Amino acid sequence: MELPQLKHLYFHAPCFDGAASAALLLRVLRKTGRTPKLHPVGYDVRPWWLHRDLPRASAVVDFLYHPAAEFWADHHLSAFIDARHADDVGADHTASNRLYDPAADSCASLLWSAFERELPIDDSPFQELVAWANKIDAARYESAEEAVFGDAPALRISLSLALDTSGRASVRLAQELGVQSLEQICNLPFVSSPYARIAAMRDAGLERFRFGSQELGGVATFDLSVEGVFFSRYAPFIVYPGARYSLGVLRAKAWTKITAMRNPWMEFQSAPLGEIFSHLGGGGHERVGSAFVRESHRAPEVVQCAPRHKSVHPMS
Ligand SMILES: [Mn+2]
Repeated sequence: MELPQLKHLYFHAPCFDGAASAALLLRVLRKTGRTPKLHPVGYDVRPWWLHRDLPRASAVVDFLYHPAAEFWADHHLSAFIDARHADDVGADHTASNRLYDPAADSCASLLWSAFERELPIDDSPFQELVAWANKIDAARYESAEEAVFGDAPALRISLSLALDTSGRASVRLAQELGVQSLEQICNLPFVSSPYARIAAMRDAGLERFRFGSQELGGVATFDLSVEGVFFSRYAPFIVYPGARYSLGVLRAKAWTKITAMRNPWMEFQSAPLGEIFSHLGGGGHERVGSAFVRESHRAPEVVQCAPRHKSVHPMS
């Protein structure tokens, strides 16, 4: 693939797949002697993303489409803020500088298949990286225990990013991935120190969840404050492994949200959670949904509003 001269690289942060995608593109560009400036971006920029000019020679990976990007790759269903832009992406996406496949588990895997021939075929650091990006981004965890407590290097790195509000750790990660091994990276202080803090916050979050939750007719329901703790959205299925759904209220100082998830380790057709939550002003996808709400909501009200959709009814 012919890549344009790229000077700026925007990538989704904080996100393991975003950093892995940036690392892959960086590796390909470095081979031609180019090292673009890295710019971490989060979905908080969504309202003005299309209204801002990208600098000339910009690439965007694992993030919203921008028509001025000279190279773009993404796999999110919600990649196009303006639906008309979907036409910019040709049918033969591998031949252009627009890579889009909403069926891809990760953006890193999309880039890997496009660039595989340009990277040495035995480049196992990148193969391993892509496999982990797929697992993490598509939440293909073996069990709730692995999702919450998994301590493989990639999972520790991914969890450590939850504290990266400035984007600095994400930039460093994009520079190190594929250069050092995942094992080496997770022992560097920029990962190990936030990881230790967030692992403690996660354990505290699970304890708080145990006391602020109950199972009602196959649904793990909860109403809890997340101030000072980290709440893993998979935690409900550790405490209630037989629950078909989780559904509850999370409260922080600045916001209150209702969130729901279908148990990923049980086989059944999920209620369309994202669609249900879009009626509450939120969104998501089929298996997970959330919406910010007024503080006055209480968990029981939330549970009562859900069973109106037959398929999410706890007894169905
Ligand atoms: Mn991704």
